[in-house]
Amino acid sequence: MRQFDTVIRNGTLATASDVFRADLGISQGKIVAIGVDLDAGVVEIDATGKLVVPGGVDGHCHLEQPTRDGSVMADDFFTGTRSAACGGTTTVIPFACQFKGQAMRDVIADYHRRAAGKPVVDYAFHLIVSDPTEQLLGQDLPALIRDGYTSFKIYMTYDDMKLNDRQILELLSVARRDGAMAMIHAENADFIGWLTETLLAAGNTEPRYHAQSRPMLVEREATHRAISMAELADVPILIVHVSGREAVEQIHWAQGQGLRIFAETCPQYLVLTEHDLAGHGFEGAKCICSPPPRDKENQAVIWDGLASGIFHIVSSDHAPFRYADPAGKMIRGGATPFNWVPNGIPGIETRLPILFSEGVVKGRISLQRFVELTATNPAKMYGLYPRKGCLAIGADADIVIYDPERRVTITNSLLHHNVDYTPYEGLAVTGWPETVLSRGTVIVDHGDFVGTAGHGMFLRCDPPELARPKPFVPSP
Ligand code: DUC
Ligand code: ZN
Ligand code: ZN
Repeated sequence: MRQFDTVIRNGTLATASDVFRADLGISQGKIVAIGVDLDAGVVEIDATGKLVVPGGVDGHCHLEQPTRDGSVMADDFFTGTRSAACGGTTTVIPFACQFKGQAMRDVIADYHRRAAGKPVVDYAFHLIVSDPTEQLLGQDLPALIRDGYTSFKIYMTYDDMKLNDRQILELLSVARRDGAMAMIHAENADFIGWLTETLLAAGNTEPRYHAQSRPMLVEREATHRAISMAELADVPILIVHVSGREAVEQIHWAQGQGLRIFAETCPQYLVLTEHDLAGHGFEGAKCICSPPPRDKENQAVIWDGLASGIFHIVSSDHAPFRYADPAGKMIRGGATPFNWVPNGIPGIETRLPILFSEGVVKGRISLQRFVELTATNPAKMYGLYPRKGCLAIGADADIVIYDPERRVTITNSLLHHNVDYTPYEGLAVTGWPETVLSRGTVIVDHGDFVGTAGHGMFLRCDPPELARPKPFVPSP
């Protein structure tokens, strides 16, 4: 008789393609059996009435990322990954961000030092390229891609990050040649700069004006330009944090032309609106992120795109700035002008519960699509599949036992990040991760965090198949 390290018994397994009743056997951190009436495990977990899904892969989050304005991210690689784990995410891909003048190798070394001994779940790094010198394009970036850093983000806005079109094209050429996934933040910097100055000159400084400084057309124009550059360079790209209809239309059009344009959205564009920026006093700053949340109609368009396949992944864009903190949203006091408020909201723990409740429970997306958007596709997008993102023999035993019926009203004290608020305070959801395993080790047990700092391993990513210029055709 074969004995497993762990057997998860009687659950309903859900993958990106199927939902079925089975037991799941784990040995040495890997899934080694899926079947009925499996032999005993040293550890037996009863999943009767529960869903068993692949651990979430959060393909876009920011942890302990230094900034240039004096703000400080509140989550390090321990608190951020603890929060991820408690929300059912077992792989995170934060960014290693280059500032102008920095060598990318030094940046990577710095982030590895920051992470050392802290992550409780496995992690990889995307690069952010803000200084595409000849040395970076010709030597450093190709070498880093070979070393397992196979995705990088390009900013079209933010003064200290933005690249011009020529620089973006140079980077896309590297992505094409060396097989990396280019992620693009698509907002027009000059439009934003002009609108911001106009608003400030009229004395409009409150958080709600953040949304007026970045209307949809700012995103639409940049999305179209990013698509055009990808077409010119003949390379797939991912448009990140898509917020509404006008950007979705551009992406849908491009996909219809046969261009390999992938799209990401985030929970904030599904449940928040620009009205949340107009909260009491300065409270709206809690929801300042870029692009900003839009309105109900735009939310509906994003939901349609999730259901129809226009979108490929749902990420958190967790950017953890505290609210009542001079290193956070109140960097210039309790009336910080909107253009100084650090951009970003926390959401690494609430990503799965919000998408499950608003999406699956409300009938907007299937359970399989939920798994695909939150785990399978992000693993494919970044060269981690099939080690991550699936329930299959040989995959890492990163597994969430999900209680589909538990009702939770989200409140900050429930969460495990180091931020002093959640933008989802008071949101009632159905379904919550109950028990979470990372490589076979229980790290969340019936809602209690039991993981350890340093358990998380650094992952080198393969060149993602999705980043190939032409679809892969198997030879006969
Ligand atoms: N927008 C970004 O581009 N990054 C971090 C957070 C945000 O709102
Ligand atoms: Zn961005
Ligand atoms: Zn981001």
